[in-house]
Amino acid sequence: MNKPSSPSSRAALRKRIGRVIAATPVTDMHTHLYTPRFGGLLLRGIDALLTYHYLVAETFRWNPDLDPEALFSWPVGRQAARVWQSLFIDHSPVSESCRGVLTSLQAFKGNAGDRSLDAHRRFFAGLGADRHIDLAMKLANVECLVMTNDPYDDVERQVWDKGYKADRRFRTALRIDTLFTNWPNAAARLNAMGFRVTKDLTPATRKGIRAFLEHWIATMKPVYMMASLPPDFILPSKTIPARIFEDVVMPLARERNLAFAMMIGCKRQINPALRLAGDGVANTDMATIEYVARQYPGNKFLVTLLARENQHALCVIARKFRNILPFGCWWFLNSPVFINEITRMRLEWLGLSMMPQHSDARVLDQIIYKWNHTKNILVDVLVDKYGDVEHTGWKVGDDELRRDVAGLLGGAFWQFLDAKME
Ligand code: FIX
Ligand code: ZN
Repeated sequence: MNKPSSPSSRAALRKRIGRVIAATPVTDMHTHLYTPRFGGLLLRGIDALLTYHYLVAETFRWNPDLDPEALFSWPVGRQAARVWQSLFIDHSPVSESCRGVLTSLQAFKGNAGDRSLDAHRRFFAGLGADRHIDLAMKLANVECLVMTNDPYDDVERQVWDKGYKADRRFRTALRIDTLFTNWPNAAARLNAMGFRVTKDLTPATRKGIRAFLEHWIATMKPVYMMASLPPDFILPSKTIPARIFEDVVMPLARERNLAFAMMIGCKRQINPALRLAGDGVANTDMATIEYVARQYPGNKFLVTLLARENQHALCVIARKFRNILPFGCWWFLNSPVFINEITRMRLEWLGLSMMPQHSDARVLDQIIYKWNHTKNILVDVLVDKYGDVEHTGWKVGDDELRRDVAGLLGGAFWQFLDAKME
C-alpha cells in the first residue's frame, strides 16, 4: 500500500494549489449578466442581491401571511428590506444563498457584519456601473463571462436592434428556449419579427426558423447556442420542438461549428405564484442525451443537468462521447455539498476534461461569492486528487498545476468550443 503523504507535505500542496487557483483568471461560461449598454437588465448592488429569486423563495418560508402578489408589487427596496429582516435579522443567514450575500459584502467592504441595510446601501450607492463591473470582476478574478442573450426578450432585442458595442469581457450566447417550449407562441413572434413561418413544420417554416437563427448568429456572434429544455423534451420524437431541434438547429450548429448548451432538469413554475422563484427540479431522460451525442457526432454539446440523480450517468455518457462537455453545478446543485460531490465524481471519471462550474449569476456581485465558494471546495478536492497522485511518486510541477487549473477555470471550455468533431 502507498504511504499517505505526511501532514506537512499536504499542507505545502494545499498552499501551492490555493495560490494557483486564486491566481488563475476565470471564464464564467453561463451567467445572466449584461454590459451597461443593456441598461436595467444588468442587476447589481445590495437590493438586487437580496431580491435574488433564491432568497425570495426562502423569505416566503418565514412569512406565511405574505401574499406573493403583494411582495412583488412592492418597490424593490421594500422587498429587499423584508428579505433582510426575515433572513438576516430574525434568523441567522446560514443558507447558501444568504451566505453568498455576506461573502460578496465581505469582499467589497472587508467585513459583512453590519446589521444595517442602509449602511450596505450607502456603500453601493456610490458605485457607477463601469467601476462596479471592474471591481466585481477583479474581486472574483473573472476575466470573461458569457451572457444569456434571448432574441425573444423585447427589452434586450431593442439593444441589439439599435447596435450593440461589443465588450471583450462579455461574450454572447444565443438563447432559444422559446422555440422548444411553446411553438405556437414562438411561431407568432417569429412572424411578428418578419420571419415567415406557419404552425406546421413545412419546408418554408424550417427555412424561416433557420433565417431567424442565422440573423441572430450574425448579430450576436454567440460563442454557443443554448436552451433550457423542459423535462418532456425527448429525442427522437415526432413533436414539433424535436423536429426543430433535429432538422434546423443541429445542421446549422454543425455548419457554424457552434456548440449547443443543453440545460435540462428544470420543471418550470411548479409554484407559479412565486414567479422566478417558483421553478422546480425533475429528472432528465438520459436516453435523449445519449441519442444526440450518438446521432450528431459532428455537433458539440455543453450539458448541465439540474437533478443530482443524473450526474453519474452524465459522466458515463461523456466518457463514451467526446462531443459532450459536462459543465457547472447548476442552481439547486450550486452549494458546497453538491459541488464537492459532483466535482470529485467528474474528476474521478473524466479527469480534467470537464468544466466544474459556472456562476449563473443574475446579479453582478454574485460572481464574487459563487466563485469564492467554488474555489474553496476546488482547493480541498484538488489537494486530495493531486495528493493521491503524488503518493505514487508522480510529482506535479508548478507549470503542470497551472495548466490544469487554467483548464478547469475556463480553458477546457474554450478548447471544446474551438474543437472540430469528426
Ligand atoms: O434557465 C436558466 O438559465 C436558469 O439558470 C435560470 O432560469 C434560473 O432562474 C437561475 O437563475 C438559476 O440559477
Ligand atoms: Zn441560467
